[in-house]
Amino acid sequence: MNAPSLAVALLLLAGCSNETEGPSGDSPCDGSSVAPMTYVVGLEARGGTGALGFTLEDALPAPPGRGTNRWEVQVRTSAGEPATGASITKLRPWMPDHGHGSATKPTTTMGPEGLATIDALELVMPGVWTVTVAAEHEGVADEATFAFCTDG
Ligand SMILES: [Cu+2]
Repeated sequence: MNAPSLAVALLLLAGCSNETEGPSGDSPCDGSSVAPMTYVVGLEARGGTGALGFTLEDALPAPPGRGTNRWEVQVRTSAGEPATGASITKLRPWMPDHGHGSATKPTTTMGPEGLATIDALELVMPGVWTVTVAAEHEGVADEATFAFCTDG
């Protein structure tokens, strides 16, 4: 086991030092370095070059929460059309405030119209999670990042 994955394993085992029980009403996402998004059907994530678009068409649970999540992400062309034949090249859940990811690797099933079904997206701790999705379509590559707060 290399050093980074050992660090992740220890963090996941120990829980997070930033995980504190505040007075009721406090969010585990207060003071995060990354602002969480407000979930709506069709939410668009930005952050890449704009060569491709990424919209969250469905989420279970909705809004995304702590535990196992299932998402449907539509990859789009720069014109906003479904990117038929696109493939997902990277999928990375990450806690930016804690510097670790998820021990479980999410799976992706690609539909013919560029709709990616993402399963086993494990957001194991309360706090802000980012999920970076990268895709390729007809030789064009781009990525975007969603960010959500998972409450305890
Ligand atoms: Cu954490």
